Amino acid sequence: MKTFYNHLHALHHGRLEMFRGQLVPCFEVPGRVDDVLACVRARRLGPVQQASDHGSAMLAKIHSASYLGFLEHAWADWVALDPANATRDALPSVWPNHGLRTDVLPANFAARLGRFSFDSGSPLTSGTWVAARQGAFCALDAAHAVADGARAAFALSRPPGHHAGADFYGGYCFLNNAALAAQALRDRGMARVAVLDIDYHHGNGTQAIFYDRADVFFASIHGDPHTEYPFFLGYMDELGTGAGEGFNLNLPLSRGTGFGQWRAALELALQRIAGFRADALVVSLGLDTFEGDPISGFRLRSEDYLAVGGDLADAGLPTAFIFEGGYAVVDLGVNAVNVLEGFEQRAG
Ligand code: OKP
Ligand code: ZN
Repeated sequence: MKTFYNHLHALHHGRLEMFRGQLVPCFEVPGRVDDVLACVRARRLGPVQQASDHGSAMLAKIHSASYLGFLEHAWADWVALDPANATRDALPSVWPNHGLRTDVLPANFAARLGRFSFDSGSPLTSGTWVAARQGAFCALDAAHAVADGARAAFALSRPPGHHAGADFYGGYCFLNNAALAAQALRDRGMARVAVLDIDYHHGNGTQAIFYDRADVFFASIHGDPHTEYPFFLGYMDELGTGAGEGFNLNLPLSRGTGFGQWRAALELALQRIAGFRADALVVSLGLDTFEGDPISGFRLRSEDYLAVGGDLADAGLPTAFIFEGGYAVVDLGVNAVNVLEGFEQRAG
């Protein structure tokens, strides 16, 4: 399968994130994607290519114009606030919730940071916009490859995307690559598209984007939000709303869950996707379900990912894989390519 690689990913390089009262080094580092790319090449998964420029207008199919404008100019605005800011990344510290107004957009940049974000763990850096935009193009190219008849394609990029909503960033995510891929598949004539999110963390951004839509089914297997990030979404009773009611499936699992139970959840999700009669599948491929992941709590082993790929291939759908989380950097390439190779072996 083809890999669409974000050659600009390292332009996004957060230094510190807020964690339990201190600034700690970021987990979401450039080395993650470098490791996966090395493995894709060493194991000859297929050709690696750069994504084409789809233009910023394409991003507006999922994200609001005011959010995109904010992101594009955020770094310049941050430095304009204080020239010394050029040496530090932007983190929000105030948010419009708990009775504060969400219908105003203050001029102050600290206020705008809060309006367009939901956590303080996602540093916005000088190259964030350029890197995230190119990553979105990788996801769009993977979707187009699948629409053109490829059995599968892989978008290899960072920052990840599944926590980003129509008008907010958070959870290391700025543009929702999986949502953009799903929309591109819809626009290319696939009537029903399923997004299956197998990152350890609930894909709150993707869920929110498609929550009221019947044409995109969202299913997610993730750490139970009672104890796991992002805490405030991802519960089982979230079924969709309006026309989208019945087209959202959350399968939260407790911290400590191993492959047997996790795989049973995967089978359930794939059954529901088959019942939906999806024409194409987008997989939000997080590898932070790995037993060695430093910020997550499931116990999948490296060899399990081959079986995951096989199970996904058995769904029989054209599939766009979108790289998301995974923070055990040395094992990340093996685990990611295991899924993709397991898929190809079963797909034949
Ligand atoms: C992004 B993705 C760790 C605290 C958790 C947010 C986790 C975002 C995960 N210091 N911070 O879904 O892998
Ligand atoms: Zn994750």
